[in-house]
Amino acid sequence: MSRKFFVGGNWKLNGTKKIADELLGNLIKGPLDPNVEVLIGVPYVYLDYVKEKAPCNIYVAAQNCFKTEKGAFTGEISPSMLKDIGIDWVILGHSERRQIFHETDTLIAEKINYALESGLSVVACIGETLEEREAGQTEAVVAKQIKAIKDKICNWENVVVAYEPVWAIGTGKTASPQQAQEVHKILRKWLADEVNETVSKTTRIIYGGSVTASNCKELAKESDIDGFLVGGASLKPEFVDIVNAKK
Ligand code: G2H
Repeated sequence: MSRKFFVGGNWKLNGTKKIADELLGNLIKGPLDPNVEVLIGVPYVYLDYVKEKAPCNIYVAAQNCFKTEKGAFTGEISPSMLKDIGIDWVILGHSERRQIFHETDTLIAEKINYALESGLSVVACIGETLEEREAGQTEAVVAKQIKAIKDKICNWENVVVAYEPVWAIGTGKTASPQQAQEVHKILRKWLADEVNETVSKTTRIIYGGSVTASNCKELAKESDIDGFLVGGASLKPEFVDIVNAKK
């Protein structure tokens, strides 16, 4: 079963309307490999603006959302609000949400479940810290994170899993293709053992952590790496080259 390559750009807390125009302009100029699904994760306030301007071959995603439709949750945004402005994707569980905003495995899994139930597709992020890797806990940590998700959801069709080792995020240290492949393979086996063979074979597992135009091609050759979640380099023209990593 083939899995369509998937490349997401996570703008994080960056951008203005002018920058959004430039980044969209680069993507529109492309040319983008038509065999790749492309997503951009945009700050809330620019979602509507970017969605209006983005061509339909580029998915526009929020970088977070809450686990309920409405209520007294100051500062939060719901999946139904995203749907209301035509947004179909959300990135959840990014390590910056986990570390800076203290989001737990359980909260993230609840958000993922609610987002899926609300009709959104989800890029679900997991990954170990440097301390955990050095303590030999990588496999246990990612298994715990993905199990928390599995315990809450019943359908993986609209989930893309992003493996993002925290030590490689924004640090310029990329996992080597072998290091990334090793964890992706573990995750795929975990899905086969704990969910089912079909989910294991069809779920995209993408890599994130200092992906650039110069390291993407080697990473893309690995059999269990189905794409990328890109931060810093998604704010540069080289994002087009990363989308085209398989070409
Ligand atoms: C990981 C990644 C995007 P960067 O956070 O999700 O960011 O490519 O800057 O390491």
